[in-house]
Order: sequence, then structure tokens, then C-alpha cells
Amino acid sequence: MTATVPTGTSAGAPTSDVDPFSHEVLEDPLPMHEALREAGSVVHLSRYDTFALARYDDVHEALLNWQDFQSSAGVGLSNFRYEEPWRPPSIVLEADPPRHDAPRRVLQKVLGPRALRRLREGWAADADALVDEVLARGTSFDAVRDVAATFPLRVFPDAVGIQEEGREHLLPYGDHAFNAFGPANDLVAKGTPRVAELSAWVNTQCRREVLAPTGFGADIWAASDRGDITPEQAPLAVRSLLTAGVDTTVHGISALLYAFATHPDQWQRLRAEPSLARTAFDEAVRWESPVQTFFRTATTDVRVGDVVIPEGRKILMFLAAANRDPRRWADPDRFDLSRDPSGHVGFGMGIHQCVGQHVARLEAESIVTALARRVATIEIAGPTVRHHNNTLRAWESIPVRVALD
Ligand code: OVM
Repeated sequence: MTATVPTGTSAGAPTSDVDPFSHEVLEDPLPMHEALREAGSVVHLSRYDTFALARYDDVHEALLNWQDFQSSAGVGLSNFRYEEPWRPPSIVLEADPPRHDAPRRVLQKVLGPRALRRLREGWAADADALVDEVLARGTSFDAVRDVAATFPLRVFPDAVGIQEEGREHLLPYGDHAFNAFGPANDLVAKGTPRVAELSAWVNTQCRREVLAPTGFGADIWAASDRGDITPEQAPLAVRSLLTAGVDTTVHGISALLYAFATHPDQWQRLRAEPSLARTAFDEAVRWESPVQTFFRTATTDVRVGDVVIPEGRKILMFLAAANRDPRRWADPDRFDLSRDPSGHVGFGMGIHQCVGQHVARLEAESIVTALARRVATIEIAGPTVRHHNNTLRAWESIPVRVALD
């Protein structure tokens, strides 16, 4: 079956044998990003017989061009036209217009700024309470385990309205989903034994009778009552929240806390001007790119720079490389609250741009504002440990020491 997958030509593009999904690269992908940007607009990745875009202008343009760069053949390395996906495809992420549009509109409304207004106060109080708890135990803690991985799990599952039991499945499920966009390497193998159990639990949470009577989940089912989406689509729209909304925010908040711990001047700026919290989060998303990559598939022969990528081939979009492209960003490696990070592609761009970004911003803003109220300085207090994932840039552990006012 895989013999029919389009293969075999670099289309005249420069070629690289780098493995973006190797542990060596996942530990520090920045040198590879620079090499790919410098090699040209398009680079053929010989190991996976796929094409890579790493410059800001090319990634940006391709993300906007959903007609030539489709998502419905899968936004991972494997092509749904030739290989069975590991789970039924997402009805938004892995769909093109027109099918993509109705569920997208529903999620946009359910997760939009208006809907979030009623969560803001409660999340601020939850963030203050978590910070008080952590600091009551001492001034040394793990910024990942104790804060970044704790806060989203305290507020987001309740906001969706899922049951209490089994919430520890959320992070491993998301971790596997993001690994599954990459090649079938050891990271995918590590998650595979639990896929059936994790998927069964997640799918159960998406059922109307299991969801709380209020929350994002109930709102999605209400949209199906109005006919905005079908009753078959409703559980899959809920599944998208549970797949895409947990690991991403945990790693985004980790990135923000790491950025502050390593840029003490920026922490002082935030403390002087707490309204910078939102910009700070977007700057952290630009700087770290918690979601590093997504694939697209060429629907036609499509020109990028001097290269014509042949129809049917996969293209790997390096959001992370675009977000540090010196052609677009001054001093791109600096985490800097005085820059305007808007236009970064850390949430993607165009019709698939992260539909949960307002939720993510509110989570980050809540927890970082609560920390800024009590913490005068924050520094790294021990060896930091990366968490490797085929798609995500993540931390396992960031030991910090803080001083209080
Ligand atoms: C989805 C989804 C959306 C964005 C990212 C993602 C696992 C999944 O709709 O299921 O990553």
C-alpha cells in the first residue's frame, strides 16, 4: 500500500539528511532551524522524503494558502490517503474547507473572548490560590510540575466540563497525539501500548451525558441542537479541545516561566507593568514555539522560491524556525517584552490558526499575574530537563528559587 505514496524526487531543492525527530535535535533544534533557513526556501529532507519550509515569509505564505497546502491528508508525516490514521481524523485540524468551516465556527464562538469573560475572575482567584499553596511549601519549587502542569489541569478540564475521574490521562493522551504527527519512532512506540485505554477514556468524556450541564462541552452540544454542526460532529469537536488544549498550555506556560527565570530584567519589567502579561505570553510562544511543526500536503505542483514541490508530497512547516527568522525578527533569540510579537506563527496562521488561543492566553495571564503579585525574583536553581516530543518543545523539569517581597 505504501508503495503508492508519492516519493522519489527532491525537485531540485537542496537536500539535508538531518532527522528533525531525533533526540539530539529535539534536545536543541535551534542549530538545525538555522541551517534549514540558510539552505534555501525549500529543503528536501531525504530521511523522510519530504520538504521543509523554515523561513518566516515562506511558512507564513504556505499557512495562508490552504488551497495548495491541504490539511485533510493529515498534518503529520503519514498520508491519510495511503495509511490508516491512528484515530478518526480531527474534524477541524485535519479537514479543509468546506467541511472544516462549520466546526471551526462553533469552536471559535465557544472559545471566543466573549465566552471567556465569565471565566476570568474565577481563574484569577484559582491562580492566586495555587501560588499561595506553592509558596507556603517554600521558595524552591519546580516551575513545570508545581505550576505549569498544575494550573491548566485545575481550570481547563472544569471549563470543558469533564468528569474528575481519570484526568491524569489528559497529558499522556495529548503527548501521544502530538508525537503521532512525527515518524513512527521510539517516542510513538512509547505511547502506543496505552493508546486504546487513553482513547477510550477521552472518547467517553466527549459524550453528552458524561459532560457537565454547563461548560465548553455542553456549549458544543448545544450548537449541534441548533444545527450548527451535526450530532456526529459534536463529540469530535469536544475531543479536539481535550487533545489540543492541555499539553500545549502546560508547555507554553513552562516556556514563559523559563524565559522569565533566565531574563531577570524582563521579570522586573512585568512586575512594574503587569498588563504586559499577555504580550509576555505571546513573546514566549514566539521565542519557544511550544508547537514546533505541522505538515501539509501539496494538492498541486506548487512553487516556493525556485522549487516546484510536486503534487501529493508532504511539506513540513517549521513554525519554530519562522519565529526566530532574522529576516523577520530583530535579535530573534532575545526574549524581549518591548518587541511586538504579533505576527508570530506559534499559533499558526490562517484558517487553522489555534482556535483555543484566547483560552491559552487567559490561563497564562492568570497564573503569571498571580506570581508577579508575590514573587520579586525568580532564578534557575538546578539542572533543567527537556521533555522530548515529535511536535512539541517542552520541559520536564525547571527547578527554580524565588524571593518574595
Ligand atoms: C484536534 C487537534 C487540533 C490541534 C492540535 C492537535 C494533537 C489536535 O483537533 O484534535 O494536536
